[in-house]
Amino acid sequence: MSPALVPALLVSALAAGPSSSQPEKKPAPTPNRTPAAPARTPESAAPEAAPPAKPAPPLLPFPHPVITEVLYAVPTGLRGDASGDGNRAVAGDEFVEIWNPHDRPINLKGYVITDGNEAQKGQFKFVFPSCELRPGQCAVVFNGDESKWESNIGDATRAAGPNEKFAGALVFTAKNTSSRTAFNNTADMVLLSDPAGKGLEAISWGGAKLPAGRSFTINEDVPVTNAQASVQRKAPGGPFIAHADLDGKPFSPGVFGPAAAANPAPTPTPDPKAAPTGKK
Ligand SMILES: [Ca+2]
Ligand SMILES: [Ca+2]
Repeated sequence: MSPALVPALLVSALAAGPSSSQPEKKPAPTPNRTPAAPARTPESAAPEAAPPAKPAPPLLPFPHPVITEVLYAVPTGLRGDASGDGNRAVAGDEFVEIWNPHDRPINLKGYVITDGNEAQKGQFKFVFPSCELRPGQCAVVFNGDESKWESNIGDATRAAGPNEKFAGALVFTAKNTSSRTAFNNTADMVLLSDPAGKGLEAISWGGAKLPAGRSFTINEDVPVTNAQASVQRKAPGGPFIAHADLDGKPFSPGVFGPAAAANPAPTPTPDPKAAPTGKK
């Protein structure tokens, strides 16, 4: 082919046009999207109780709860009214908070909380009734001595429902009737055992020694607080610290979780754009 012919051939090919020389008609593609897999998460799961971020691996395997806060030395005066009944009870306002660190509900039936005393010798003991604890939800067991309770409080024989006064936690009273049945402020422990009696968690302070012959999956020393505050885990897998060092407050029965730990001292911020309604 001589070079002179090339432009002529190009011109003729262009003049013919692609449509006339190539009547290629593709059938319109049929939309055939693969439908998304149906969500399997039931809508009944309560979203407000779930932690916003995946927590670290739980300290105890499913289905065990984890102790997250203990008030063993009640602050003096009304500052010590952890139960919120308007009365500070030296034993009654003591409490133990447990938390469901798992992504599924657990049932608390048969789990046991005691102090360090031997059975039948002034021992604090509470055995949970059948009660479902949702993921991220707390249960709080108050000593209960000299305390007044409104509705929705559980005990060893009665399940508790979510309690709005305690951030939706399940709240129980151990119904103790003597201030002598209580945690020792200077040296004692909280023991959590599963329904079969296996020791799960021992939280001790002041150098208290574990009962002879018993062992626990978790064995932790916590600070002596001198009745200024509870002790609470700093994070789901973290150590216990004095609650006053966490956020300046003496305790927070029913409140625990990654969100609370990440924002230990929320400061209310007035919204300057929140205009008055004009109504009086
Ligand atoms: Ca109280
Ligand atoms: Ca708490």
